[in-house]
Amino acid sequence: AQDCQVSNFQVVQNFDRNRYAGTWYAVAKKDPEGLFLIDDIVAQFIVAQDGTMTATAQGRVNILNNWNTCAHMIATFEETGEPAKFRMKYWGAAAYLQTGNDNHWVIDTDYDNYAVHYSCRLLDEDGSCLDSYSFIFSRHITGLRAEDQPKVTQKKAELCLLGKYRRVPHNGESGAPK
Ligand code: AZE
Repeated sequence: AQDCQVSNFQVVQNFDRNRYAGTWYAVAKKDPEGLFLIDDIVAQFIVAQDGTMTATAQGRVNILNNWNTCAHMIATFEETGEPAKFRMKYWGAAAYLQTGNDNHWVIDTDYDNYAVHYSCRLLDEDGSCLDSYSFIFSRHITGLRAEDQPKVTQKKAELCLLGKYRRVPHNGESGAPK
């Protein structure tokens, strides 16, 4: 039987935020409940000289029931004692966008090609996750390299989210860098 206990999910060992910094293109995502980024999702991680990590993200969202717009989001990261597990406070550049305080876990990355992100928003009584979202990121806008796909599939399975991801198209419509 598979262990879907969130507290048992493995994250990347010895996470190095300096190597993680820079641009990541979302190539696939598992959506949470409610409003979420749709496509053209690009994140930029920045590490300051004092080591604090921040990020910006852009993506297309649908708000007000049929108005598509580009969301410019900003995030700060708080440490938790485990190097690859953060709390992420985020807000929109515009007030009508979403604000939140989510888990932000880096499940796996080779820093140069792919990354698997995971966030559980709501734990079930049994320790599994009731409401999660997850991004598969690539350094390449063209997607994952063939050799990284098996590793990513393995991680999706470990997160109990196999088959729950959708591809994230990049149409250049969010104004995000290509
Ligand atoms: C993430 C990584 C980098 C920083 C941020 C991220 C998440 C952003 C959202 C945005 C949602 C916006 C909505 C607007 C109406 C994980 C990509 C901020 C979850 C729903």
